[in-house]
Order: sequence, then structure tokens, then C-alpha cells
Amino acid sequence: MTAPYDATTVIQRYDGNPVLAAADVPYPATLIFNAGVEKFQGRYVMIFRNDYGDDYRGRPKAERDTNLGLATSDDGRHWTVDPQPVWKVRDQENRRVYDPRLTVLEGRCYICFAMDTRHGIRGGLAVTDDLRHFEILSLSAPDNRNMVLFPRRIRGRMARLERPFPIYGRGKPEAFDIWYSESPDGRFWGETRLVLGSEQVPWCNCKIGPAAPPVRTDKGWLTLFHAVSKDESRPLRTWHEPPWNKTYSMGLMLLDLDEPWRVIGMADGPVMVPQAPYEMDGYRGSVLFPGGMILEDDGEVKIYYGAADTVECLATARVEALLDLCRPC
Ligand code: BMA
Repeated sequence: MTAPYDATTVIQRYDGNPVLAAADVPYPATLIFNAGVEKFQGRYVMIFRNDYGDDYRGRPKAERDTNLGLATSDDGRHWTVDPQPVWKVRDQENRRVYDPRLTVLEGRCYICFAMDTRHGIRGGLAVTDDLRHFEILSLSAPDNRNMVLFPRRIRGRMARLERPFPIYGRGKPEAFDIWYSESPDGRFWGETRLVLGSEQVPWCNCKIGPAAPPVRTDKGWLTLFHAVSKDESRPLRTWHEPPWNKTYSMGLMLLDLDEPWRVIGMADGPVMVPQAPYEMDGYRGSVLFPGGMILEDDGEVKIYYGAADTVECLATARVEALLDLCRPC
């Protein structure tokens, strides 16, 4: 699959990719990916997923585990990892917390995450003031994940995008969609509405899901999403079994500022597809999984993404160019 226009002129990969990999982490680490990134308390902060305890190269599974680590940076490119992981959940019911997304709202740092439990996958929201202690505000009913919180209230309420997985009701497997909900306090969620159905993304044949928390511009909420195409006749490079055949690309849409469940613009095709060696080859090759987007004062947009479920990368673009890609709809 290729982009129908030269997306490489709009979004540029950072020459120093990956920005974070297992070798940069001072505790047991194997796969470092799917990070949330924000500017908080005067610096860039990243909370990343670390899958460890095995080499993930297809041997019989050893003691696999997941924790979340913290990295900080002055320029968003060079990162220093804290000496210890900052969050891990493992008890009788809850198996792990992963895929964090960060949003600063009214001076506090919120973290959306997925939680694997014995009874399904739950999407959660927690808040932290020091990036080391996390107060869980809510956990959805299963199955739901890929939640992202808007950095401003909408109609006076907290607002999020989310991706439930309706396995019986959609008529074909993994036709999952992006939804919107609101909450007065981060604990109670409702007013749920459909934002984008996977069938509205003609260049993917499987599921879609929220990526980075939306970024506010004068024209609307600039919103990345991930979109998955599956081709069983084309096994992709992977370190794991069974054969892997899902390509994760980046889509881009514009949501209405006041009614963000309304899509007002959309890029015609993927704005970034896996191409670089570190995106094609890894635990699950051909995966781009964006989790952070920062709009700088000078109009540069930094996009942070997990590549091949193995490393964390950076790409940049101009905000005007991204907005131009979003055709009115
Ligand atoms: C999704 C999640 C992500 C992962 C992606 C690609 O379903 O599990 O954590 O990055 O698949 O493997």
C-alpha cells in the first residue's frame, strides 16, 4: 500500500530515529513503544510502554511482563530515562497497563491507558501531578481501548475519543470505529456518539482507532488516527508467531472545535505508511502507532509513534501543511 500523494513531503521522519529504544533504558527492557508525550511543567515528558522479560523472538514465551517508564527531554528529540519504571499493574484481576497517552488539561497531566484484565480489555483514565503516582479516575467496561483526552473541556466537560471493540455487532471481524464521550469529572462518561466508522476510511480494510490526543488549531481539532489493513496473502516481517499480516498506517482528520464528534476534514489517504527499516522490521513489522502530537509555537508539529512495536520514533510536519491535507467533508 502506498500513499496516493507524496506524504513524505508533508511528514518527515527524524534523522535520529528511533528516539527511544531498549538500549536507552537502565532497567530490564526489550520492546519500547507506543508512548504518550506532552509538554508538562516546563519540559517534554514521555511515558512509554516497556515489554520485557523475554527476547520476543518466537521462542517459547519466557516471563513476559509490561511496565511504563518515564523519559524527559529539553528539546523533544534527546531523551533521558528515569532510573526506575513509574507504573506497573499486576494483580489477580488486572494483568497489565499499556499504551499510555498523555494530555495536559488545566495544569494537570492525565493519562489514558489500556488495561488487560482477566475479564477483557478496559480503557482507563488516570491523573498525575508528578508523573510517578497515578490516581485512576475511571475504567470502562470491556472491551475498549485507545482512549485519548482532549486538552480542553468541550461544553464544560472533559471529552475523549475511544475505540470499543464490538465483535458481534459489526458484521465483519475487527471493523472497529472511533467514538466520542464526555464526562463532568473524568469518572462518569456518557453522551457517547460515533465519530468515524472504519468503512469511511476507504484505504483500510480492517479497524481504526484514536492515535494521539487531538491538537487545537483555529480551523478545528487536528486529529491523527491509526488505520489497519489486513492482507492474509502477504505475510509481513515479524519476530513472533503466527504469521503477522496487519499494516498500521496513520490517517488524519479535522474535528469541529465545538462539536468534536463531527468530522469536518479528512486526508484522502494515509499521511504516513510504514517504510523505514525500523518500521518494517521488529516484533510486529509494518506498524506505525502514533500516541503523541505536539504543536510548537512556530508551527512545527512533532508526531511521536511506536514503530514495529519495538522502538519509539519522531516525525515532524508543518501545521499548515497538515491542515491543507484535510479536505473539507
Ligand atoms: C494493537 C495494540 C497495540 C499494538 C498494535 C500493533 O492492537 O495491541 O498495542 O501496537 O496492535 O501490534
